[in-house]
Amino acid sequence: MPNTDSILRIALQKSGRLSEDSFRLFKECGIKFESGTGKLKTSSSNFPAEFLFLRDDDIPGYVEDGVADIGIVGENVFIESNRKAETTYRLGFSKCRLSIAVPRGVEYKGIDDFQGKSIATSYPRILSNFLKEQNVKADIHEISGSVEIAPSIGLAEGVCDIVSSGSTLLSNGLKEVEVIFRSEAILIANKKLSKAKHDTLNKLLFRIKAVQTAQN
Ligand code: PRT
Ligand code: ZN
Repeated sequence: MPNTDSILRIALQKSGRLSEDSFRLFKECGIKFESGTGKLKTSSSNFPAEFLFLRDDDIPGYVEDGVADIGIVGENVFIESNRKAETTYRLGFSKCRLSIAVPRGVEYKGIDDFQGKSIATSYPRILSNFLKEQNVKADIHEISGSVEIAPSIGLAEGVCDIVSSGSTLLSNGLKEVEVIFRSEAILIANKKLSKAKHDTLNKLLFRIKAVQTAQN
């Protein structure tokens, strides 16, 4: 049995776009655990790790507060959360971008077109930082889902949302006009890990790097 001080509590998305690749990563690292059994917490049988299965939005806060020691989350969600943690490793999967889009029929000349206009988004923090940098004063309408519908119902002139293939924008009659942030899955760690937990994290990172080197 490992010394319990060295057991790393790892927060993963329960089910969603990060889950499959996160689970596969640990499998490829030779770290066994049960997933998909409906349990929200499980231990590895062959590595000093315990897994918590959560909504992705909750992961940055859990890691900041030390409820989890490390977590895997989209960089977009981590930055938007404004939580404090170490960005320990970029994992290279769940790549996407946060983009501004407008109705296809609109002639777009540049970000200044948004002066005095409104943009619907679930990412108000990242968007407002971008607009500030660009000296654009626009209204941000925060909505939690179905952002792409906003222009067609008259809620906003533009949207700012996650884009991957672009087909969701297309099917909602929108076109991408600005990429404001590029994201991928990242491994974040609590800022005050004990020496014992840090040693376990280093072992994990060593394995992750080996897996990634073998794949490239
Ligand atoms: O339930 P939970 O809260 O845990 O999950 P969630 O529904 O909030 O997140 P989830 O599983 O959808 O996404 C998790 C993370 O995956 C995101 O935070 C991103 O970092 C990353 N990711 C990668 C994506 C996409 N690709 C993506 N395409 N997240 C969302 N989308 C959505 C996007 O919002 C849009 O509605 O897919 C649509 C666009 O896709 P395309 O391919 O049509 O452009
Ligand atoms: Zn979420």
